[in-house]
Amino acid sequence: MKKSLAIIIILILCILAISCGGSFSSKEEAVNVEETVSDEYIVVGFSQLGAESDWRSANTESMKSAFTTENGYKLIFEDGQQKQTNQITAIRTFIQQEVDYIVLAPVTETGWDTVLQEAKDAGIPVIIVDRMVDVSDDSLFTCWVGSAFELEGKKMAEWLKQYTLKEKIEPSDIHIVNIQGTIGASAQIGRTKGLADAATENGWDLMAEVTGDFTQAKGKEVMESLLKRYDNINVVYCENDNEAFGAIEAIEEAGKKTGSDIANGEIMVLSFDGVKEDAMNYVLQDKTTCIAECNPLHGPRVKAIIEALEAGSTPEKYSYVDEEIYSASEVVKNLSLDGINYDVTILTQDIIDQRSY
Ligand code: GZL
Ligand code: ZN
Repeated sequence: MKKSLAIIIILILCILAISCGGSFSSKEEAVNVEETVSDEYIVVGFSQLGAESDWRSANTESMKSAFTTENGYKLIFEDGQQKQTNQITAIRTFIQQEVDYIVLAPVTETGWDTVLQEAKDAGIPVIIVDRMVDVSDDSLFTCWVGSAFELEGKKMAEWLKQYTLKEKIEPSDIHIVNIQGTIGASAQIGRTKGLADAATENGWDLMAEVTGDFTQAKGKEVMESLLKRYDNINVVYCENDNEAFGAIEAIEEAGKKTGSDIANGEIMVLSFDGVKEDAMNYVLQDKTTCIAECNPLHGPRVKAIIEALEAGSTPEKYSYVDEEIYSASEVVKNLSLDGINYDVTILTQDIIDQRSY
């Protein structure tokens, strides 16, 4: 990049950094950026949404270990701290830095059209990971890698249905609350729909849907208030494990016990993600009865997409990751959904030890 242009960029970055509290704390950092936009590496700007959960940390780790200098990449990492405005600023900074690719893990689905148009106008391909963006023109991003969130919810709900049938629990005796994820995030939208549709279909008493924002603290707070509001909750559907940790704390502090034995007063906790260690150990102890896995390892998949693009080929627009469903209970061994069969993985310590995350 021409020296004069580089100097202009540095000045803009410094002004931007000062004006919007951007990520550069000093001029030399901005100079470093100029070095990073060098031709020997593929420069990837990654706007991560935050650090709210174990899943998110595993996702960040997966991206950082894929885009190393040894692998021929320079990764510019920006943590959005759960705010879309921070992510939009990060993307604009990546555009000014003329990165080769932008990777976005969007905090919520809407509000991306303008900044993705700016990236498109700058000729920078955008790859979306994890949650989806809801844009008017899907040419605003090149590829998406993530999960089938509604399927995750449907699998969990089907597991509960099979459990109640096998244990001869009347559907109307299921009094369930949903501690939702960040409202507007694809994972929340899909998991909430999966449960709500099943509750209607099966005649379960879905008493409340309240966001726990995918965090342990909020999950605990929401569970405490739900326990004050209802004295008959026997199933808690948590849209991620960190909310489940908080909910379980609240339930135990209220002198109750979580577990699969609904008939004897235990409160069944269902959850999503399955990032070891805690979450999977909770399943072994039947503190959490069932987890629908959500695979955070998007780094290798995004790297493969970039390599395909670099080689001039056209990767799949949407690629979904495979995900299991785990329980220590042997009551339900498999599920059938829309004609597809899913085995339930009956969890053991060995299985936990063999998992890569
Ligand atoms: C799902 C991801 C969700 C996880 C949460 O792919 O978007 O966000 O389920 C995380 O743990 O916070
Ligand atoms: Zn998933």
